[in-house]
Amino acid sequence: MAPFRELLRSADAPVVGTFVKIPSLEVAEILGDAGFDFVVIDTEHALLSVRDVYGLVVVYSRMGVAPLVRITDHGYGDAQRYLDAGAAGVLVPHVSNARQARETMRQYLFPPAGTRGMGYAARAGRWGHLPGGPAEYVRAGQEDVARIAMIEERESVDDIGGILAVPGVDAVFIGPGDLSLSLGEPPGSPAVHDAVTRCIDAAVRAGVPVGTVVQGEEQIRLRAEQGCRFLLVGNDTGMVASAARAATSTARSALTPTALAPTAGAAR
Ligand code: 3PY
Ligand code: MG
Repeated sequence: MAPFRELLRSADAPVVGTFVKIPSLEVAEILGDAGFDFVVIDTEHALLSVRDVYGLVVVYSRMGVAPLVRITDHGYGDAQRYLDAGAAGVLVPHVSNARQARETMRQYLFPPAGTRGMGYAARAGRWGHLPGGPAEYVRAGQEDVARIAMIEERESVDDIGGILAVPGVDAVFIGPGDLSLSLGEPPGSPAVHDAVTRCIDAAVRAGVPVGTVVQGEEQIRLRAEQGCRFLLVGNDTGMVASAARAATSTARSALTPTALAPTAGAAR
């Protein structure tokens, strides 16, 4: 399987993924079989332990679905562990400006570009037996891992050019939900839509792969035509919730008194 970062540039069409919030091997297999190209295992908004993330990274990567991890904050410790577990990349939430992007991404680059630590004996180094040895572990960490800055604040939209120019920002992902809060505009409003479009345009001009959250065919086509290279549809909890609600709603509407023919027993 080509590294996710390479897919961002070489795939014929934008790659499609979803957020993962449920620490379950069963759900992981179901989503893998459903045909997603990548997943974002979400430690910002879901109560996943490092061990949960580890299990999900292993299963998804074994299924050929690129596992990205959205980290909780701008720190080093857990991100290093996810990368050493073999995550295809990290999404860093709330990168507000170029200075923050520089300081954060440096932690996920090996020296001399940054300060990431050597963990060759970990899973990403095939437990110390990676063909190509430690040099290949470091090369893959620099060149294959995707360090993705999330653009989800007014300040980051204003500094988008600066963020896109930071070494180690391998892609950007625009979060319309937080952008709506930061702009003080309703979700889905023209102001939020236009801010997302401005960021996509800037990323396309800078040659940096860009992705965002999409809903429905029209929006998927629009963002793809604008130049997005990765698109995120929904999340596992939302899919379970919708299916559960559809099932109960079908059952309830079939059981309303008007829908039920009186039975012989009820008539007696
Ligand atoms: C946002 O929209 O704020 C995100 O983080 C992605 O869903
Ligand atoms: Mg967000």
